[in-house]
Order: sequence, then structure tokens, then C-alpha cells
Amino acid sequence: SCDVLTFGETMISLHTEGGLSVGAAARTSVAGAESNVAVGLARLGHRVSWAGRLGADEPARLILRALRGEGVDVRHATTDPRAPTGAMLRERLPGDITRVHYWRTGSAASRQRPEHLAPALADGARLLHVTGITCAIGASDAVLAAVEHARAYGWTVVLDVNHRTRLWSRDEAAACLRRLRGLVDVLVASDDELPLVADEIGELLAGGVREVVVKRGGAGADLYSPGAGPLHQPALAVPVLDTVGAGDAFCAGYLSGLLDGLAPGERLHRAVAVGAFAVASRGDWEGLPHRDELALLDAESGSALR
Ligand code: KDG
Repeated sequence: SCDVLTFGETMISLHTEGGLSVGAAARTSVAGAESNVAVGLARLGHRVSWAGRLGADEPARLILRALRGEGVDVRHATTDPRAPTGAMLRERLPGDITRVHYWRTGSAASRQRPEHLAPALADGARLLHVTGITCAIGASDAVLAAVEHARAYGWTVVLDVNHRTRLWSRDEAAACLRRLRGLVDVLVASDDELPLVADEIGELLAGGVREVVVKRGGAGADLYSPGAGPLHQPALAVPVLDTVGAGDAFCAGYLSGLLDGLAPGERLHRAVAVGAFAVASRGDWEGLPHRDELALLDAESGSALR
């Protein structure tokens, strides 16, 4: 069995410098919040299984190749012969604005059902990671089934809210997430996502959530847990190149700390460190640190390590 099981929609992603409509050339990559977390964990040396659903197509081959290359276990990824792998386009527009488009309706991942996860769940894990995105694309039954299985077998259940306004309304998100929150051990959310899940953090802690981890971007992060005051961790100061994927990187760092049995403050520190790597490099996951690189950000900027 693996340390961590995660699943969700991983897409082919096309990146352009400039608008697609005028014919900008595109670079292909692989995107998806859950697989970003999986890559982050694998680079830190954890055994992680990604059990998403893909089409029987070339984007799926690209995705599986990338994940395998990163050491993510994809044995429990499944193929839907009748639906395509999802796609996204990221256009970098003047003024450093990124515009995102999705082609996810009816995708293989949106049709993931609980039964597709059965072998992955039967294999066991210490920790289950799910995000709100999987509910937003219409696979909330699969999320619920996985969460219930994980709870029944004593795994740690982690939910990252990951609100995507293009995929569902705030009301739809709140209805779904508030049903899930009582089944979660660790809840990860950015400060603007918190109101979707609860009116106040105390509600979550009283309802059984053991840790509420709040991402505050450049202002760092806070950890709330029952019977302890909030713990604050400032962000690491790095040049900001690309913030996409930073939340997933943060989450991977935090989960890595949990798996390693680190103290709360040390977990938060690892989370902001991995987040800083993502912010300081282009791409969702390409710049994430291997375990022996974790301390690189402690070196003085511009120094040569030899
Ligand atoms: O967190 C990064 C993700 O936003 C990206 O990889 C694509 O999963 C994705 C999404 O739903 O936007």
C-alpha cells in the first residue's frame, strides 16, 4: 500500500504567451490539483498513488508518462473508453494576466464513480487527499465513497477546498462542502474559501475537524486546532514568477510533514517552503523540490552551491 491516495481530474494543459486567437504557439503540460500534490509528495520521498480517470487518448498518455516519471503510482488510474481526458488552456496576456479556459464537461474524470476507486481503496493508505474540484466537476459520489472508506479504516482524511469559480457557484460549493466537512480530519483552505465551509473556524473544530490549515498567500499560513491557539507561519520571501500550483505545493508540504510526524510548527514551515518553490518557478509542479533540495531556499539569493 501507499502512504497517500489521491484522485481527481488531471488535464492536458496548453500554455500560450499571448492570446490563442491570434495564433500564439502553445506549450503542453499536465495540470490538476491532486496530481500536483501527488508529484510534490513523490519528490519528497513519499509513496503516493493517483487514481484518477482518463480518456483513451493521447493526453492520457502524456499525463501517465509525466506522473510515472515523477514516481507517482498510477496502477489504479482508470480509463474511460467513451469520454475524453479533460483539457485546459492558460493564456498569458499583457500585464501578467493569466486567462484560463476549461474543456472538462463530460470528461472521463467527471464520470468517475465510486466503483472505479474500489481497487485503490482496497490497497490501503495512511492518508486520503481529496479536493473540492472533484465535487465541482460532478464526481462528488466518488469523493464521498472514498472519504467514508478512509474513515472506516482509520486513514487521515484531508480536504483541500480549492474553489474554482468557473466550475460551480459559491452556493453549490457551500452546500457540498458543508456536507463533507464533518467527515474530514484536516481541512485546507485559503482565507477567502473559508466562508464556503463554515461561518467560523470554531464550528469546524467543534464538528470534529482536527486541523484547519488556512493559506494566506504572501502573508503565510495559520493552523487552528482544538485546545491550542492558532499557530502562524510567515511565507518565505521569494521572487514571484507563477502562483498557480502554489496552494497544491503548500498542501504537499503540509501532508509530508504529517506523514513524517513533524510538530505543527514544523509542518507549517515545510508547507510554506514547498509553496515558495512553486511560486518561484514556472509551471504547476515542475519546480517542486526533491527532499534534498528543501533547504535550498535557506541559501542566500544568487549563491552558487558547489
Ligand atoms: O491548483 C492548480 C490547478 O488549478 C491546476 O493544476 C488546474 O486542477 C486545476 C484546476 O481545476 O484549475
